[in-house]
Amino acid sequence: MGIIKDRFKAKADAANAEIKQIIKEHGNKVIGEVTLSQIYQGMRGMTGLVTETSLLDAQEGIRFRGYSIPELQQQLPKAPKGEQPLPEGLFYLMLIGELPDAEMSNRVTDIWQRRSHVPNHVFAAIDALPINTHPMTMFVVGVMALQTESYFAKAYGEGINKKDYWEPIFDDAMILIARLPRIAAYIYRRKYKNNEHIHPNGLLDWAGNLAHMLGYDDHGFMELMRLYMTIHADHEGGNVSAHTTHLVGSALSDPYLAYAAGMNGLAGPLHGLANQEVIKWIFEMQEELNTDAPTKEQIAEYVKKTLSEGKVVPGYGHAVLRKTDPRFTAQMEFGKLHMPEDKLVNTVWNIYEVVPPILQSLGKIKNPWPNVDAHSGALLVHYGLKEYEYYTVLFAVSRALGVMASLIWDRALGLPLERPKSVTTELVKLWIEGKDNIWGE
Ligand code: HAX
Repeated sequence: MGIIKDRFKAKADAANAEIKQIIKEHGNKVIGEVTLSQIYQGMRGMTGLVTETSLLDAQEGIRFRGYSIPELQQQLPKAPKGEQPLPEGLFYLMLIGELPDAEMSNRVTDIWQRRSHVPNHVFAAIDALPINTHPMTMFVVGVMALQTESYFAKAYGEGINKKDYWEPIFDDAMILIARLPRIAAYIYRRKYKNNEHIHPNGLLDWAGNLAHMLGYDDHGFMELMRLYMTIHADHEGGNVSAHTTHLVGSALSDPYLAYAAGMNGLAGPLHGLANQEVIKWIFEMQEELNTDAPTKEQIAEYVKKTLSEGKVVPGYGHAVLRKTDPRFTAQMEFGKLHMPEDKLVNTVWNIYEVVPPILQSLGKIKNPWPNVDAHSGALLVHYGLKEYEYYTVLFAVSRALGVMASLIWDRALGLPLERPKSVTTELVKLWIEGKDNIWGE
């Protein structure tokens, strides 16, 4: 993996020296306080992790190594005749911390192309599952079957020196990312396209090849996949999929084990599965109202009904964001350019006008604005990919870029086993009475 590995090593050595110095000089600096409500309420707003690849601002949204999504759309290398960024370039940026030129981005494409062969036993493991298995379950089983290939697990077994951990982690991460499009496409074609598979095209970029193997060679769909794979890649470190990957990796579980764990978290409806839930919810609304173009009044009534049944409105709200997600906006702009008349896409835009004031009026929702999942499905349906149970697999393929770049950094920085302290309500009651420290663990 040559020059990219060398560049990473140089960056990691410099970062290690810098962080050592920061901890030495400022290790006792207090950066926040923890309230009782925070430990009962999902640790919201509690800073407890270092993740180098991206940073989320509640108002502005995500920045990858300092770059916003519109900046990435301008500055990252593109495919020939393409306008959207290549996810290869984003991966390089997250890993090395600098924007790549076209040559570096092509090198990433080349590495992933050359490492993309998936061993047969992975397909056999997926084939052993009943056809009605959820695609995310198939996906994680496929990833787990790939684990037999882990260089890190082998090197650890052979007694690798801890200062060298990062290197087989780097190799595993690159190989895993390289193989995911094939696994993802295999699941789609097996479940929805009569088990008829499409060979990879060795001349295409990573996301273009995924589009091709799924069976969508349309230029617009390939561009959508490049944008999709870029914007879903990372959302700093505390979200369920990134945090889980980091946590499991901290036990020195190899990248396959750590990523599979993270993707089991992505498969939850409050996280990545929300992308399937959004389209399912819209399709159910269309069916109930017997129209494929519901009015804003009809949508408002349907939203109120959903809330009255004690359900969430999928695609709205966020644990950190307090404004419209720029990932939603990027997809909306893609829709305006490529499919301004599409009825489903227009319904998504009408929902965007209707839902926030209703959620706001409830008085308890901290963020009434749409997140990334509110838009993605409608764009996929436009190109014919209507099988919404599959959508989270696409999210998972993209998320590999962020969580694997971070996992390489975790090991290069020698981050230790993650092990926060937990307490019982009994102890909390003693704290309240001022009688803490009963065990002093
Ligand atoms: N519809 C209805 N109620 C909602 C809601 C929504 N979209 N968003 C939040 N609420 C409710 C919460 O359920 C909570 O209710 P209770 O007090 O009765 O428990 C209350 O409003 C306060 O919640 P919050 O503090 O504003 O939000 P959280 O940080 O607890 O939750 C969630 C953030 C994303 C989980 C939440 O907004 C939600 O469930 N949204 C719908 C599902 C969704 O779109 N998930 C994807 C999120 C983005 C992502 O990870 N993508 O992968």
